[in-house]
Amino acid sequence: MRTDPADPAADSASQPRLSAPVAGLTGLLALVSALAAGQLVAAFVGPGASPFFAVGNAAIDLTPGWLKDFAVRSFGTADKTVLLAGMAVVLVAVAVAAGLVSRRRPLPGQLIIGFFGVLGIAAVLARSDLGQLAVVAPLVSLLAGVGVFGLLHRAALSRGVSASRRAFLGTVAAAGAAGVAGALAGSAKDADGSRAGVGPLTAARPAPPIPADADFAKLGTPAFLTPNSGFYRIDTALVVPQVRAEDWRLRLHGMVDREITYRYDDIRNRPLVERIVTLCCVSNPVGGPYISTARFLGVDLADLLSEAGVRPGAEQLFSTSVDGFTAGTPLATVLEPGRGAMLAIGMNGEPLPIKHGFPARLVVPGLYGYVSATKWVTDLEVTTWSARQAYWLKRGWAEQAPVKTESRIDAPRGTAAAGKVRVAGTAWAQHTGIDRVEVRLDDGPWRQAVLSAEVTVDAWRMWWAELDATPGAHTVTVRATDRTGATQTDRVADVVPDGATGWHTITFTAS
Ligand SMILES: Nc1nc2c(c(=O)[nH]1)N[C@H]1C(S)=C(S)[C@@H](COP(=O)(O)O)O[C@H]1N2
Ligand SMILES: [Mo]
Repeated sequence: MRTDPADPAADSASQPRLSAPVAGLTGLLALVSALAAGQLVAAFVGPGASPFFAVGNAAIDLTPGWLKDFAVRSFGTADKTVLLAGMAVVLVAVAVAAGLVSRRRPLPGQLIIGFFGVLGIAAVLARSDLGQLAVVAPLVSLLAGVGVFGLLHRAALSRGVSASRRAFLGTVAAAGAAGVAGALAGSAKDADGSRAGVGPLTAARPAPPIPADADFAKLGTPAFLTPNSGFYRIDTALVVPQVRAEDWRLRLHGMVDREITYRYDDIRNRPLVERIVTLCCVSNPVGGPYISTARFLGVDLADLLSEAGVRPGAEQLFSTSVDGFTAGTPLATVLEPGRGAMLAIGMNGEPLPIKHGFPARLVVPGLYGYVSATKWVTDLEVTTWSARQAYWLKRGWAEQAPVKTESRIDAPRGTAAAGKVRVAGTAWAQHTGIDRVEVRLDDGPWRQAVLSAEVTVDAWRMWWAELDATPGAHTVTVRATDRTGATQTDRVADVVPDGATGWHTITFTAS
């Protein structure tokens, strides 16, 4: 039977084409090659140059505030894993689709892969913290993706089954080798070794010892000091920045008489002060977990600033992290005598953990982290509010963000034996101090709780109380009063723009 040459379908049917599985596999292998090549080059020019992570970071920075809120609320610190997994699923689907639309000619698939390569280039270029060399990583990634797609396509189409199988297996081996080499080269440059080599950091002025009655952990409160492994973590970084102490520089500049650049040893060789500080995230909902306490070791920011000489008219200390995050801290707070604002290099007797900002971060008692606690800090600019707008300020969060007086119930959880029920938890009013905590069972009277020893006004305070509970379901409510005499408001406010308020309540069943 003759087919009509004017019928395009009939015409193309005579051309050789890949089977659907082979076409999909071609797309998939091109993707894997592209990602592996990008990782390999990124291991040398900096982990942030990886096109995969750069696109993820761009997605985070472009995410509208409400969606980010939702992600943090739904997935907590796992939000990044969810994002990366989602990206991987999308990429695999697109790669397979790129293969399927290219069963005759490689061009359509190559255009799709090339488009994603361009996205990677754009994402890397958009990062202010990477050198120009960084663009090599997504560029090599793009060329690898498009090139491998073309080669595999040709091999599968024109050569025998065994030749194309060899080409496919060769690609898998090469991409695997590139990935492994990238991981090895990356780890040789990473910060773990540097941190391990820092050696002991000693405090000229150590924090006071923690008294035994600083917490009621046996009754269910958190431990007074949070172990580093359990300290909450909040940041926008997809890959934890890896900065070696040897490479770290802190530039202090802007409205100052003398610009100064500090190295790690410049800081560690100064007399170090250790302070106990409770850090809290503005995104912590009432009763939430984003609050922890540690012994931070470092130097006074006020000392560094006085060495540089702050000029009149300056309003904020604008800090920048190696990953591009920025925070704006009121200079008046940083310079306030007795505030204890610090550049920290140690945490609970160790060099700062990498996740918590190694080699150095800021800690300002009494302010939410997003306006004060820049991790992996590399730049301090003394400036005005109008000159620079920090990361979360641009996204609708407040410029001034002192921590609000709050309290939380940690026990009981769910059930308790009827009769005398011990209720326990924590309360905080950083830099002001907690004077009183009261609890209430159902609609009963407020009862004063027993407070733990006050270690410092900059840290949380634990409490417990005994309540009489009949068998059945009950509600417990808590409220704290700070040292100014102000009782925590019961008005419910969302975390945006400057921190949640309201009384924490829990329910439990007594039996
Ligand atoms: N580089 C960098 N530093 C950052 C952030 C960030 O996203 N990037 N987040 C800030 C916020 S919102 C908080 S609450 C604290 C949390 O510090 P932690 O992770 O050590 O608990 O870090 C602050 N420092
Ligand atoms: Mo935060």
